[in-house]
Amino acid sequence: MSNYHIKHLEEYYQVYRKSVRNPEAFWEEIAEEHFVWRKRWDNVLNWDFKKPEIKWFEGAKLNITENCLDRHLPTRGEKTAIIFEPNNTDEEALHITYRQLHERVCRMANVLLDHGVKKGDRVCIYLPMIPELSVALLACARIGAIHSVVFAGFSSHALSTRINDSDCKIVLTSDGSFRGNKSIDLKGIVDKALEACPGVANVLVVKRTGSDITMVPGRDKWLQPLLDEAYADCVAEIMDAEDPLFILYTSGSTGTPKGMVHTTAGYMVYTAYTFKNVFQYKENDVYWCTADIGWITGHSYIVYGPLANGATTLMFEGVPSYPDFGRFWDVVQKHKVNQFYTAPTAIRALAKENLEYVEKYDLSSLKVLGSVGEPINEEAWHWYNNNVGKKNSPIVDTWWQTETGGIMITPIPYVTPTTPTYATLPFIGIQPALMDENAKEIKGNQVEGRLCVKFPWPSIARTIWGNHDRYRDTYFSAYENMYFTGDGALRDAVGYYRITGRVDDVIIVSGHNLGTAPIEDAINEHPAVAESAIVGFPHDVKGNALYGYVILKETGESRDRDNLRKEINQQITEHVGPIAKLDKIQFVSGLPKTRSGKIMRRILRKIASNDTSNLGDTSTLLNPEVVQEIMENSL
Ligand code: 7RM
Repeated sequence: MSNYHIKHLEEYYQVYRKSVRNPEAFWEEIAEEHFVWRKRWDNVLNWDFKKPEIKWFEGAKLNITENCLDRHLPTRGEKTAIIFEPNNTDEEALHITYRQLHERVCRMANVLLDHGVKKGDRVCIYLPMIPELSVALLACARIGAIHSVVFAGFSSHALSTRINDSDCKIVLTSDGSFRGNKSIDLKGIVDKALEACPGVANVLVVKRTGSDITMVPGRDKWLQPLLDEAYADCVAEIMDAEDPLFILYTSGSTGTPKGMVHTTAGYMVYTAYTFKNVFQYKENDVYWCTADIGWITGHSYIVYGPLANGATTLMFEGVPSYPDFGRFWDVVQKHKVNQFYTAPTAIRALAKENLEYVEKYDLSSLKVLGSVGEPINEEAWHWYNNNVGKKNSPIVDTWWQTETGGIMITPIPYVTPTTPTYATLPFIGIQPALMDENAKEIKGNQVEGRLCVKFPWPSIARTIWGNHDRYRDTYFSAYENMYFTGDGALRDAVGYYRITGRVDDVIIVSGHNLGTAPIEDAINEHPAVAESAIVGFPHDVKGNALYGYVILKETGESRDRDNLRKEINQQITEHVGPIAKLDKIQFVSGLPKTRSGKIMRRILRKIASNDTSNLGDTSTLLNPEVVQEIMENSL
């Protein structure tokens, strides 16, 4: 019997030791006993962090949808796979069984085939949180097409960049989306994006809001009639273990977004195994992750991980504040949710509201509470623990990344004793390391450094789409033979890890990773702007908010400042999306720069955070006089 389900702490340590002493034997056993394969692997692991090249289960053949759908049909055909909770409370929730989901996936797969989509082709998915989104991912996987989901809050510019980067020929979208009391014109955003995407031949449109949209003849089609006509079964394409499953873009500290490529077998094995253990999922539990499927959390822990375990996974279309701040708890009560997984930014937003919104509801079904996306501060942790968990549901603070595919450092509920703000222990198979400034590993406890991983795990991203050099430079060049995460962390006296935050220029706002470069590019495109720099500063709900320092051109000097601020934010909304809008914009005459021309963001960060008592070493600045001016006029 393999150690698929860990139930107590001694077992965790035992299995952990086994998984690092002989990772190949360990993962082979898990893979063998808990998944269906069309052909067994020839080789469990082949890796070289120098090239870098990582291959798991090479030679194996499978289709992930047979693992997520077909194999459950004999035993779980009538079990609910997806509960869909709509944005509007007057619309009924949907319960989609495994059998129904299988049929819907097959129909959509056939529609894609009919539109010329073949194995290896990229399909862009720009959809709200409706069942068709999950169905679309699985339909791509069914036929071996590579999905590239773009979060439906991104602007047309961000969308077109992503479509072109991975050369998608087809886009799946909807007429619009419901978010609270607003609706968003998704099709309009797609139309605008496609002006810059000559390679897109077809747009398949889900009807959701019923709003008036324009359909481009020959290019755009309503999806439902095509699904109705399509055959209800579809033979699964047999994939190689290392065939790409999807591309998902993530921001870097510089340059364009990186299309992280995840492959089939390793991703499946690791997301399924972590899902089972990190949420202690038991048959008939109802599991809810509030993330959007546009992020990795949704891919791994709304769709693939839960479905590979035959779980019931809830998809919520709406927002936590609509119709009021009790919505999450209303949904937990209504569907008797057992595992609830959300982000610190949502917890902080709800903690600001009246406690009655939580106390009104029966939350006794809850057994596990999860947190992901950014460090959870102590106050938010206690609020979550006291008011949602009633001190009865362990909190799993799960640290991981788009690049890691699955959860890496986390407590196992009812197994690992938790400490607020600590992600605690490495998950089975994960070998973290902390590195110092001299690129040496820091051993022992009560130490702090840059967080790396020493050994591959099955769901590590294999490359950046179209740019393997960038993949190597970003993740494998800072430290020899290590995957570098971009995060700092400390290890306490008992070996628990606490993530201290990014050590690069990525800023996490409300759980969304934002690179400084694309936002600065957007600002700089404003005709009155000469140059700009943005930094994050602490914000009690969003975690971080954005502070922009902007140098105006001479032509901009006479303009009204408040109007300029509005225009700059409008520019950002169009180029990146509303999530990247600046909370504060300060106009400055210069930016602190080093001799090599790099903006010293450390200083700007301190000023933005009102923490100017010690600015650190400014001796390498080319223009130290500008610091005084910036401090005096700071907002
Ligand atoms: C899953 C996800 C990755 C970055 C990562 C960290 C931060 C995520 C935690 C966290 C502290 C956590 N993927 N991060 N989880 N920081 N504690 N539990 O968020 O690619 O979008 O972001 O998010 O900085 O590097 S992501």
